[in-house]
Amino acid sequence: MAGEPQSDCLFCKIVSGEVPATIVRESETTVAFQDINPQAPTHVLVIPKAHHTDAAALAAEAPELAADVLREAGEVAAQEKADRSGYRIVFNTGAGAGQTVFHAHAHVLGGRGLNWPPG
Ligand code: DGP
Repeated sequence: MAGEPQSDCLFCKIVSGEVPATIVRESETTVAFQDINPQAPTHVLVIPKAHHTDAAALAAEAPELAADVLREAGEVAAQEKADRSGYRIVFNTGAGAGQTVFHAHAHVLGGRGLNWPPG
């Protein structure tokens, strides 16, 4: 059910502490941690603590929580000083777009030049 922890979800396990992560920021409703395979000097994932499968589901099922994730993404960028030269907030949505973990997450990428369009 939307919002409920899923026993087979990697990011739910990071929320519960069952899987370790380098947490850089936490709020009542969100956690931000270093991506295990960074693609830029700043590469942090911001997730809702509640389980929603992707960004669209999160926005539809829990719009205030989606806003929390976006606000925290901006706070992470400022905390990591990625806001000085510009940064990107990315939600890969669906396997065809590269989503591999089906718990909504924002990638916060910065600290280097970012090309457009992305690959
Ligand atoms: P996506 O491909 O958009 O679903 O992004 C999933 C990201 O999650 C990917 O950039 C790598 C990261 N990731 C996968 N497994 C782990 C993990 O166990 N720990 C951490 N910190 N990040 C992970």
